[in-house]
Amino acid sequence: MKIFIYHTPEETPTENMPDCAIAVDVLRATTTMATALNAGAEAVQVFSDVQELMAVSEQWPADKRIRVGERGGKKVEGCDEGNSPLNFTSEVVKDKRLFMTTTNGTRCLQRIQNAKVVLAAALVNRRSVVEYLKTNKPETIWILGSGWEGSYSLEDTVCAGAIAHTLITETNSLPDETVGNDEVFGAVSLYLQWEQKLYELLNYASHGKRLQRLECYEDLKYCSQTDTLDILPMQKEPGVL
Ligand code: 3SL
Repeated sequence: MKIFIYHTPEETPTENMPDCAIAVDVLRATTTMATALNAGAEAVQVFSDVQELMAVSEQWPADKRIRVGERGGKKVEGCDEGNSPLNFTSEVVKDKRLFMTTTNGTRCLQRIQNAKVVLAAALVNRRSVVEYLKTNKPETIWILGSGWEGSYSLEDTVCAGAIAHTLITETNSLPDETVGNDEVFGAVSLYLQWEQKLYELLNYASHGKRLQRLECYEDLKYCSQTDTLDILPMQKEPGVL
C-alpha cells in the first residue's frame, strides 16, 4: 500500500486515479454523510450545483428525499436541511435519499468519483475506514482534504493523519513501504500532537471559528469525536454513496 495525502481537491492529480480515494470533510460534510447513512438513509447523492440538485431530486418521490444545501456554513434557501450532522437522525432520514450540495465536501467527492473505490471519511468513522483498508489492501490510496474554497483545512489534515497513522502502525509497515508523499509525514505529526485534544484543535481551525460565529458549538463537539460510528460510506455509482 502507498498512501498519498492531498490537502485540497485542487492539489489532487486529475489522472491515474488510485485504487482507493477517500474524501475527508470533518467540518462537516463527510461527518454528516456518515451520520445520515448510519441512521438509515438510503443513499447520499452529491452535487456541486444547487440548480442541478433541484432538477434531479424533483424526479425522486417527495416523501423519500431530503434536499441538503449549504453555502458559507448556512442552509441554502429552498433546501430541507443545512449541513448540521445533528439533524440527521433516523426519524428524519430512514430510507430516504439525501440530495446534497456543500461548499467544499461534495466537490471533493466529485473530483475523485472515477477512482476504483471512493470512500467518505471523517473522525467519527475513522476506524471503519482503516478496517476496510487493512482488509482490502488497495495498492494506492489517496486521502483528500476538502479544504475551504481551495485553501488548506487543519481539521481535514488531522483526520487524514489519523487514518494514515493507524493504518501504518496496525499493519506494521515501514514508512518507505507506505508513505507516498511528504504530506503524509506532516499529517501524521499533526495528528500525534493533537490526538488527545481534537476538539481544541477544531476550535482553533479557521472553519471551526467560522462555525463558532454561526453558533454551531454542538456540531464542533460532535465532529471532533473519533470512531463513534461504525459506517463505511462507499460510492455505489458516480456521485452516489
Ligand atoms: O464545505 C463544506 O462542504 C461544508 O462541510 C462546510 S460547513 O461545515 O457545512 O459549513
